[in-house]
Amino acid sequence: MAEPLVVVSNRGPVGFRRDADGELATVRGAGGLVTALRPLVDRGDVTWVASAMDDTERELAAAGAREERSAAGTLFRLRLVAHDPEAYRLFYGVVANPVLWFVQHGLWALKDDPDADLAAPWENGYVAANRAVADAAVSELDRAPHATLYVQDYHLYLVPAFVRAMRPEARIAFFVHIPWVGPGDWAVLPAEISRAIHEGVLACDSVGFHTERWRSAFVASCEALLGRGDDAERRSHANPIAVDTAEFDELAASDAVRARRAELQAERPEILVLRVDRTDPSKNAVRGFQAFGRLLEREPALRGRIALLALLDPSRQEIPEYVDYRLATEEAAAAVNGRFGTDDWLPVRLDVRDDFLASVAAYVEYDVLLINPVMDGLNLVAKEAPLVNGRDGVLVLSREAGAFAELDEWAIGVDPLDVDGQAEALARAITLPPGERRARLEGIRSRVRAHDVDAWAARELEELEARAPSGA
Ligand code: ADQ
Repeated sequence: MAEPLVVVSNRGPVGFRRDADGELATVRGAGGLVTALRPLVDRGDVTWVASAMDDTERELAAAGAREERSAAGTLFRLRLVAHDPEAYRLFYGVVANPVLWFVQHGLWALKDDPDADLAAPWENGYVAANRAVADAAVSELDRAPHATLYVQDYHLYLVPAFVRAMRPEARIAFFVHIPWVGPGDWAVLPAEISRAIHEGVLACDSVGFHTERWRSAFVASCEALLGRGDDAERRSHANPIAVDTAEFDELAASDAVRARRAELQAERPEILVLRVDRTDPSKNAVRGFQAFGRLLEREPALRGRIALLALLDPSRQEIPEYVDYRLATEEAAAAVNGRFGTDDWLPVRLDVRDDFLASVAAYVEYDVLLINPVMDGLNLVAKEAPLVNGRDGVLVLSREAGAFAELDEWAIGVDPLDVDGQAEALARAITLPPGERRARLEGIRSRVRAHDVDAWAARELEELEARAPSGA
């Protein structure tokens, strides 16, 4: 990317921790957004503005912007924004997750306290944090006045409007990584909050979504809430995010992943069904485990020969709904194991820990990949895992994941609330003829390689070019 870019996201491309000796160590930033956007830093002149997540990062934020190096060796500037810890808790743990996340994933029914008053957390948390990030973004734009500001996701919906008020000429793009929902779904929130969110995003020149479906919902909700459907139509586009294919090829061939594959092979059953997610209610692990139980019920011949390996990265455990869901996940796995397990066969192997390389090793080894989210903006695992799989593995994919729009031709589609349907899909995946398995896997790979992260980033810039005033 030749022109300077200021990327703004809640979580940075790297995280920082102090090890036991107090030495500063960097860690791979977790989650899909960071995985997808990290390659941007290798495209040139990039500044990244992100929130400080904890005391270590707040301390670093106080020392000013830092120069960091990407895994590929490119230098970039990292500006961490320190928030007051209580404001950050309200912003992240009360408003962004779970309120906005639940609204945008059809999960409102799971809210512990759907009628809780949002006015104070909104003002003192979400608005305050967005304002602090916008102030930092503006000071970075002032260093590089021709830079494009590229704001990310549901944490930062208000940033574009705050920046626009301070720098009317700024070139601002936005990418929404999660589903967008229609006006009826937004109606669970106070109208002034929904309106502020929509106005915030519409202050951009260009807004990207993973699918046409989410983009159309955005146009519909802008029309219903603000009467600005035409404006939303003009500014928005669908451009599904992509995978850094070279990174996954290299990872799969690395010694660390080979070592983990050897461990997995020593214990693997004949047929390995895999899921890799965060422990997030939207990812729907509980129904996935129930479906696997139904499969064992209806196909006794599979017992002892198959296992479901669930590698779940613990997520948002400071939020009660997420703790409840992790516990429900553990109970659902135990229920299947209690019913079908024997002394020498464990049907569901649930591993709740943060081990990215183990996930990549399992990507190579699966026979069936089960991805059944209730709703998902895209789902990167659906693209990453087939890329490196070595066993002609079959993808069973929720029709409610954005990735389904791209991969439906080669995946077996499932409805995420239909447990029996998922059991049937698993049975079908296991019995597909070898030639068909291979053809489906090759189809996914060709698509993922053709629309890679470079193609995705180029399209984002083209869309902005087409819409933003050029003389910023
Ligand atoms: P997520 O909800 O986090 O992303 P997903 O797209 O599946 O979901 O991405 C998960 C990412 O985490 C994958 O890239 C995977 O490689 C990575 N990962 C797995 N285990 C890990 C670990 N232990 N540590 C670090 N990373 C790990 C959100 C949206 C999605 C959307 C993405 C990108 O919810 O719908 O696809 O952003 O836009």
